[in-house]
Amino acid sequence: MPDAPQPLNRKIEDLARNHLPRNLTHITTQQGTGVEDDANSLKAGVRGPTLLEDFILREKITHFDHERIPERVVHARGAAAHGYFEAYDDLSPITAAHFLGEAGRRTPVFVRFSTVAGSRGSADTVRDVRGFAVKFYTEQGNFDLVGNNIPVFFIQDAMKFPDLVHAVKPEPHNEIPQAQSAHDTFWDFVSLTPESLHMIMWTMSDRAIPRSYRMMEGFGVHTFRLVNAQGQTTLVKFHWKPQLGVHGMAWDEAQKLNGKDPDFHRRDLWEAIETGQFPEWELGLQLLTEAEAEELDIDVLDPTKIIPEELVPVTRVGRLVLDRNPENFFAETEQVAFHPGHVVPGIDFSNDPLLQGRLFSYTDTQLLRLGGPNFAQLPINRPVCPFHHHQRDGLGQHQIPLGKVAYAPSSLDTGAPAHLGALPDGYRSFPEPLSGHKLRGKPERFADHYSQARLFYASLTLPEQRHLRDALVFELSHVTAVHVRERMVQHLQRIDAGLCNGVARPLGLLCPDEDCGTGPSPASSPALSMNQQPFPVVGRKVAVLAAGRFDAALAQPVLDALKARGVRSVLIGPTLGGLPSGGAAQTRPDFTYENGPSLFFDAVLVLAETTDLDALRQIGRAKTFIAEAYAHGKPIALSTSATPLLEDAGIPLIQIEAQGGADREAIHIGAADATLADRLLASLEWHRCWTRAFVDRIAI
Ligand code: HDE
Repeated sequence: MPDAPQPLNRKIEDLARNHLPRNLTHITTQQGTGVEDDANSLKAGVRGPTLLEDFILREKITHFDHERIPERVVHARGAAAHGYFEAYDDLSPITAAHFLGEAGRRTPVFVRFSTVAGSRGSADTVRDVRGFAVKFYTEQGNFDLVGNNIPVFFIQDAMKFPDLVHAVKPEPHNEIPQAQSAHDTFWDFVSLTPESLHMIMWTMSDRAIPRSYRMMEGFGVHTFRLVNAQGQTTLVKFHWKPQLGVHGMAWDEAQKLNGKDPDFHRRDLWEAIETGQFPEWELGLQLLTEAEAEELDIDVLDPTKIIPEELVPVTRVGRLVLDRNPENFFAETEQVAFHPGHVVPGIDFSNDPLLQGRLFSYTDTQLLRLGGPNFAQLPINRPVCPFHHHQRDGLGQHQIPLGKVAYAPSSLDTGAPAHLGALPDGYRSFPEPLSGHKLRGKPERFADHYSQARLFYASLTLPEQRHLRDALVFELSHVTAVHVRERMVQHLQRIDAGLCNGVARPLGLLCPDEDCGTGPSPASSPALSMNQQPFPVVGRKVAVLAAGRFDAALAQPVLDALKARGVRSVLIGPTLGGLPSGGAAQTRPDFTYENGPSLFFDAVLVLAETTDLDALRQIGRAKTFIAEAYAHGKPIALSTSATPLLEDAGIPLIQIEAQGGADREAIHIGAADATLADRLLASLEWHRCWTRAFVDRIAI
């Protein structure tokens, strides 16, 4: 059940200092002068020219002209929320980080999810990596865990990042395509950059088309360091484990949603929080010593590799709860500035060359995007703990530093901040011993680009593998350069012969014969599959189809059973006009078949007794609704007399029964009671039925 509403946290209180009071009944200029008429410019006669002296018009238009700031060069489209992190235990034996130092300690957070390639106005459900950036407002300063929903990255060195991004962004001559990787330049780059292949397995999997931000894992990607107060260090990989499980959608569904509701993910996040179904994750740590790291097949500095959870388990150390939507998108979600270099004592970096480059990039890009060196003063970015330094002036200075001393050491002002080196809480970098020749190059162990791609593919269920193959076929069929397609097929051969064949054939290519695999394939890592176990269904939406009438009282037992598990039923009717509901009562549909397609919902319910089945069978879009839901693997529940709708939708019930039963296909038929709801819920816990047999026969 949803948590109780949370009291204001320190960051929310801090932001409130900047709320613009809404207590004036009239408009003023920026200077506070009252405006008599905000709709008509000052003219020489009502039909005459506008006068240059109209300072009110000038101010209004000038400000409007400057409303936009540059969007993020990557991760431009995002959605964010406030919340808190709560530690489970005292982790001071391994880290001096205060926010992990006591069981039950709560720290305010602001979390921004994003797509990577698309621009600010692009759609949510594109095939892409998702950003998962968390700002912890701790007592020791801000700590940003700027991660993704995929635990590896395309490249091993920051030097290649501009090339990668130029390759995936719209092509420069015609700016086509938007927010898509299915085009020549991306696959040209990938096919010439084998280190990207492991990540490609992830981006072609259903992880890259998440059902919801609430249903994604998060990863810090790089290896970081924890350091305790005694200066002892442990290597760490950060994980976020979602309470609702990891779920994707069908590719056909994702593409259609881009048109039907480009805001699908941000709306889902917003609504979940507004309705008190607070999204939640657990923070997990993979901890290992330097000696243990040396024992691994991979180099922990290589961001294209994971450490399988079966080798180093993920220890859950706290929970993240998002319980408050932002007040203002621009002020918070757009102006927030994350940086992997925002660390607190107890957390330090590794020498991962991708991380090292990131440590430069974020401030640099924010100087441009947020227009000067004072963006840390923006309300969403400022820490909740005291801060004090001698940095001065610059564009956007909003503070008024007092006194005449802006340097250290100083003897003129005893109140001025001094060096904190000796302070126990001062940040002290881990004194890692370093030596080496100055050179450009890579460690030898960075060279194996295929083993973990193979491990990933081998760890998926059959439907997941099929989706991945189909995604590759889709992407590569959009590549016009045949030699690029061929090069990709050669890489796939080194990952898995079945995968290679499955992709090559639809592209009209042949799989190369020779098997040039790079060593024994690790068996499998079950944690890499998304379809491992049932998960809570809180926040799912079930579409209830109706036409002609809707008898809410008859539907009640089923709807109550769904509601009891946090599932929302949404009524779909032919119009938004009320449907007769017995006696004088009417029930208003939430959506029509026109504006509320199956794409918006997780499951479908038809209770023939509650509605006019004949009228429903006349609605073409109701048939499409069911056919589409079926093709997208969504659970369907029907009261027994509603079964003709399945045949209308082209779903061969008799053959399905003959193949092992409808329930196995997440089609539930029975009396309109709580048992029917329970069967539907049991399927919803598994999210989708990806094994349906007759999907290809359905016309959608
Ligand atoms: Fe980023 N990345 N990145 N990145 N990144 C940015 O910073 C960069 C990388 C990630 O919601 C930019 O403020 C380089 C990995 C997220 O505001 C920029 C490299 C991971 C966000 C930048 C990487 C990320 C960004 C653009 C390779 C997962 C959005 C705007 C060396 C661990 C944060 C900005 C938000 C944003 C640079 C690779 C995550 C340009 C140079 C790996 C979640 O600075």
